[in-house]
Amino acid sequence: MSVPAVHTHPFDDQRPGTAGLRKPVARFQEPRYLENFFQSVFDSWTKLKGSTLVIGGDGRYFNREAIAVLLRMAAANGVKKCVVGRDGLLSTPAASLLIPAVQASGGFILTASHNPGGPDGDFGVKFNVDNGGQASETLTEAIYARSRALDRYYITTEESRVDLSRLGAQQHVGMAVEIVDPVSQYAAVMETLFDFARMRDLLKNGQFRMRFDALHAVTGPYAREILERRLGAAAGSVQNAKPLPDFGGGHPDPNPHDAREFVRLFEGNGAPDFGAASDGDGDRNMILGPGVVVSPGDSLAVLAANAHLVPGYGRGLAGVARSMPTSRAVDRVAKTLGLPCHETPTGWRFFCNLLDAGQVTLCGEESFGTSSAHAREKDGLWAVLFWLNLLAVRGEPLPVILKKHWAEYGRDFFIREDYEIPDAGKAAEVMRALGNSLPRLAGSSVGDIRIERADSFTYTDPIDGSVSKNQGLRVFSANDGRVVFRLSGTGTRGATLRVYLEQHEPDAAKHGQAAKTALADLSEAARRIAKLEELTGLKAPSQTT
Ligand code: VG1
Ligand code: CO
Repeated sequence: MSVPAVHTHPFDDQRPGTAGLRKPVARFQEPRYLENFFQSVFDSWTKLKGSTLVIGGDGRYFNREAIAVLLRMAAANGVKKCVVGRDGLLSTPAASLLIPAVQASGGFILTASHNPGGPDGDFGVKFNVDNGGQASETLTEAIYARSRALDRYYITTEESRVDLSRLGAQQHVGMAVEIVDPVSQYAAVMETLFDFARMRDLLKNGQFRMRFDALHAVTGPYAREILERRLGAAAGSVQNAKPLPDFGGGHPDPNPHDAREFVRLFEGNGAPDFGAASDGDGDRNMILGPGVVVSPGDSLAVLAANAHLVPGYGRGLAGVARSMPTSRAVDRVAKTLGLPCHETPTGWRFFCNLLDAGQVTLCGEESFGTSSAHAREKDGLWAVLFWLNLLAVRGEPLPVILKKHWAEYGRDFFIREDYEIPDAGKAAEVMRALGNSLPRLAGSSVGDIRIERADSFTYTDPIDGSVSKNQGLRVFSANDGRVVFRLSGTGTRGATLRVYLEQHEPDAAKHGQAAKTALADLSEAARRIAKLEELTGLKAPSQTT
């Protein structure tokens, strides 16, 4: 049946951003809200008619309700077949791999990623296209435009009776529905990339101890199957493995702040040899060793420098890429190895053109995201397996590998400071004022820091020539330090100013200090440059990761 879509514009204040639609659950529960968004996608990506659609989510509150609506709308919009993860589960990377594997024309991933879940938390919907990657800028613009003009949506009169817990073939009003194990195809791909025998050897007899925290989000079943069952990590190595609708009340974000209890396990004597955690939808990763959390920029650099040790990358890398605010540690590795190195705006979709063109093999973001050409999304467990594989081959403790890396390339101290600014208008004002002051900054000094140059980052895609402006403000110091300012695009309340601080340190004698100590002066300078206290009253970051 066709239902008039009397207006609730799904996007309202949110432009379709880096990761689809993300809003408080209550917003999604408003009548016709979800329907209008789904219909805008069906109308804009017409390939879905007569073909296959992949569906899965991170298991958060409203996942099942959303899938029931989606199945009814898919059938009414002429989709031939839906492939759905059992219990409505699919991690973002698993969905990204499954879409091309089943020759689907696209997939809906129901997640608000690392945002908290539950009735008072957030929900979200991402749409990925047939290569498994996120909708392009052009498509998201088209979906947005369609959502403004929509006057009807299609849905079957019959409710969905599909049993999400039963594997195999079912149907809904003539549309085929197949419920698949969410893990098996993903795990099979991992087996082609990594040396499972070698990792099994490392983990056998429990001499090498690892811990993985799924934070009660989607990676639990994946980690149990791959780390415990296939690789033989001791039972219980994977903790918080059961996906819960509210993630157990926590914030499913693998960073030293939100996962601080987990990080504490790695302090002091008796720490496990290796640790990792992932986020709500499984695309992020945090890597830990005894007494150390590996900064995401370092992680990318170490993976690039050691890629030849891992079967899937043994033939070398085509190139590497990092998002602009990510530390420049990988640039140094790329220079030594003679590899092309790309700097893209924040958001995984900017890597996809480079990956499709075969120009890069590894990519990473400072927000605990890393992946490779095997997928078109970042992939949390993939990064964990990569580290485990190289630990098995190198046979050295993780902190030693890191120290040797720094000794060779220098250390890039890095932290991100987030300032929560409740009034989004104020936040915009900070950025505007800062933007206007850029031309005056070059050549000036703030405290002991001499500023060499400052600019607003513009990216020109080398493949399709598209230009993305205003992707963050950069301030470079004379001694190889950098501060980047940008506004978060994934929050659902107020605004978050992200301040990324980075300092290169060639002197190994200084590598042992804490990043926070090494970056204290730069942090102070950043506050002064942005006139943060004057404009917002904020004296210190709300959160540091
Ligand atoms: C954040 C991260 C960014 C990441 C995005 C989506 O965006 O900084 O690097 O690509 O989240 O990640 P922002 O605009 O809030 O800084 V995920 O795991 O939430 O899909
Ligand atoms: Co995520």
